[in-house]
Amino acid sequence: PKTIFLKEYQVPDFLIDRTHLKVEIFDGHTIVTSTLAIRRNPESQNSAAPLLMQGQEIDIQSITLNGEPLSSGQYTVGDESLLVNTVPDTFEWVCVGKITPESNTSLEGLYRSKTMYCTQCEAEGFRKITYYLDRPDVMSEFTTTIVADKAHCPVLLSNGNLVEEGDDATDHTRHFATWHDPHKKPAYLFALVAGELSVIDDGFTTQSGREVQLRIFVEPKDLEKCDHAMTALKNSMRWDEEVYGREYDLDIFMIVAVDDFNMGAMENKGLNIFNTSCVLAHPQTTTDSGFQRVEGVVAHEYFHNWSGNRVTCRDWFQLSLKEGFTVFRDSEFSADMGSRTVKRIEDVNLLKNAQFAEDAGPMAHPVQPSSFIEISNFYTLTVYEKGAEVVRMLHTLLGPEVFRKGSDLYFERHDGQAVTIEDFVAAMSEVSGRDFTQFMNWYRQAGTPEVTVTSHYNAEDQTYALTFTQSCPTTPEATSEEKKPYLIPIGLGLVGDAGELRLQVKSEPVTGEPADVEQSDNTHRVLEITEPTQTVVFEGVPEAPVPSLLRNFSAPVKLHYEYGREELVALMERDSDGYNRWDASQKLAIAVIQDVVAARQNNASPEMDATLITAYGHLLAQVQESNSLLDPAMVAAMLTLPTENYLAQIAEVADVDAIHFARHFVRISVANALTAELEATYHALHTTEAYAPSAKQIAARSLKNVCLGYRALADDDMGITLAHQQFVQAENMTDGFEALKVLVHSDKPSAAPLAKQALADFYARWQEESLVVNQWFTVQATRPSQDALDHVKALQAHPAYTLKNPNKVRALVGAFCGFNPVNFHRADGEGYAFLADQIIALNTLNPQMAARMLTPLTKWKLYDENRQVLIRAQLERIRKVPTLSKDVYEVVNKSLK
Ligand code: DPP
Ligand code: ZN
Repeated sequence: PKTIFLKEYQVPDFLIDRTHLKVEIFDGHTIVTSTLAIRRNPESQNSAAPLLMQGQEIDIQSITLNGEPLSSGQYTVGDESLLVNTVPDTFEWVCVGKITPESNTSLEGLYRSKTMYCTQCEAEGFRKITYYLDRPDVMSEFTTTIVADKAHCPVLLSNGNLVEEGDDATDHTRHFATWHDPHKKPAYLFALVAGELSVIDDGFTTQSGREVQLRIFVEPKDLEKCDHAMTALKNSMRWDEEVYGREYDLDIFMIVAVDDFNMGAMENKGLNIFNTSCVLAHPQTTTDSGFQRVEGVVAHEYFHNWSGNRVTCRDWFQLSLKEGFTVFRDSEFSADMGSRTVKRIEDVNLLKNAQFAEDAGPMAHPVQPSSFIEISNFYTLTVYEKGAEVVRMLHTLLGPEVFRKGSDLYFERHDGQAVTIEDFVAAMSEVSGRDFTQFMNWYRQAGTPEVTVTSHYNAEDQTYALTFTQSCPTTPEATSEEKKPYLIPIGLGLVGDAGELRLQVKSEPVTGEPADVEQSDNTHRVLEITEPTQTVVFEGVPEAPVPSLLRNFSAPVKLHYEYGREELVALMERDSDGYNRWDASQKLAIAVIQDVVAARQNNASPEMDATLITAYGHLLAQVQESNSLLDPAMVAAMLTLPTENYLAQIAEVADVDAIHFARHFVRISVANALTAELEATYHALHTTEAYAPSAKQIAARSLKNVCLGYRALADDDMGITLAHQQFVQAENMTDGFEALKVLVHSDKPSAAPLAKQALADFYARWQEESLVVNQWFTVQATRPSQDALDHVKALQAHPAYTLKNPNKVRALVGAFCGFNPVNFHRADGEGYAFLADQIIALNTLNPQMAARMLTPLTKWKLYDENRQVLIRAQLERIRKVPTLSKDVYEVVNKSLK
């Protein structure tokens, strides 16, 4: 397989002004006739370039050029291409091809999901529909006619507006619909749906007074699960008008729910296609986090209409141009809809758990990658989540008003164009007058920068000095020494005994360049660190403070500062920055867990540091006070210990068994020490109010269920009884599922029979609800008990399981390998062998999924030598598979380097 480099980008040799597709769907095959108005690109470097199109798995029936048939000697068909050596400067291209959606298990291009036909074209799926210039900088006006059987496919959809529909002229069992999209778009935004679907309708009036029809298409049985998505869509449309001044630009906006889908959803122009898991929601079948996910993904795809569709990417190296920006946008939207601090904590938690791990592994790449073999492998946490953090830093550096001016300029200047990340930053630079040359290192260098901070308080002078030292570890593309320093915004406050201190920076820093300081109020600032080492001195500091550093996680870095445990407690209780209160709770928990890990490794008896228990006790007491300002969701997050995966990531050598033991030990200790408080909080929050996915209710349920989880770990059986009651009585999926999880994950003998019965009842009740069955798989796959792997293997034979449905694979295999570390990393290597088997099977079925499932195996460097050898052996085994897809090849090879 070939590596593609950003530096080798060339403008396209040809442009396609108009694309007319006729897609005739028959049972067993589909005929696609594409009529393309092609001309040479005046900007091409080669005015005699041959025509080179992309296409895959297409059986060519005929090609004509300006009406003249091309004989097969006049063109060359490769594995993924079609070459015509001589073509005129302007011509009409007509290609008739035959494809078989029914046997397309890759879920790219046109495929069949259950009884429905649908498409997924990003990034390079359109080439499986017809031969084309399948690259995002070739933008064309699309007209699409779909012809299909009336009975099996009553609904026929494509992008844009419906212009004509009717019976097929020759066969009255068939009908057609023609859609026209007036906005030029790249092929990756093309979509088509045909099938038997029900619809809910609504409308939205844009700020300029235009009426937009909103339609969500689902299987008839799912009609009652669309309201939340519809509300989220309308809220998103309003929000984008208010916050970004962006209005919707077609008369209709459609969403279609599909069960077999590789991604979460896809922003095709005017016709978003969604994984059912990201659009369907109902209190009885969907958890709170499911509701929040639907809201976030609906918003994300809608926001792409501007950040992605109106202004798109020049090439796939620019993927974060649309994804980083759009994730930032959806994250701010969700923050406005719910709890801002808790949303921030969730985002950062994901970043630290998963993106930091990616950045430290063999697939590490810059937000703007410089090369790839298979672009599907670059729909990553780095491009999405870190990309969003980079945009957030621009927002922090410029402030909301100037950032908005920058986004206005960007949208206005580049509307209808395919552009680069540099174009985006240039707009931000222009409106602010700032030079972002150094800032571009965030886009061009891989790896998570590390910032070490030391402090010095001088009581005599009443000065307080903070010294920042930054570095970035070696990643596949560059060594630590080669990396240039970053511009790092550091949100900061100083917490004193009597409250937060006024910040006055001494004009002359002790060393390095003068720090650029932006003042927002007296007690909070954003420092800009630009040098490898830099000191900032504050004056008029009356007491030795506790520094509150990297407030609101102002930069995606690992920040090290030697906090005493009492200092962390002070931040947990008094920091005005909610994010840092949570972060302090995590740091304290990590220290306490690491004590136990060390004891375990030294065969000493573990001891629990009471500091954490006391701090948790305060939180539980405070949140119960009638006039408490504490957000219960925030307390829930603070009481949640860091994951085993995160603890593994920050260990020198991850000892999975000791980590599992230690985290569990700390949880049990908290449960036994705070039994009464946990139970009281549980009861106080356990209401019978009718379900609503409101921030207030979600917060209450999250804390309640955290308390239940702890309470069930105490030595008595009361928590198990409560969980069982909650499971039996639950009227919403959040409470039902959380209780089920407590029962199933408990290692208490008293829980075992209840868990068994609950699992059986749960399945019996929800077996017709595919998404709920996925939850049922996950709760079993993540069970810590020793027989988990055998159980997962047995579940693969369950009639509800299939390797062909990505959601099922993620729910069972993905959950086990990603979120059951103590069993996945079994010392005998059976977990690794199991995953390798799945990847080898998926390699032929669905290469994108196969490559994605490799992630846990890419992290072999974190573990002990025995496990490293075992993991590498499985990677080698996968590498030897004769027909390895590009997707899997790239990840396996990079992992074994
Ligand atoms: N559908 C994916 C997303 O919205 C890819 N564009 O992020
Ligand atoms: Zn996206």
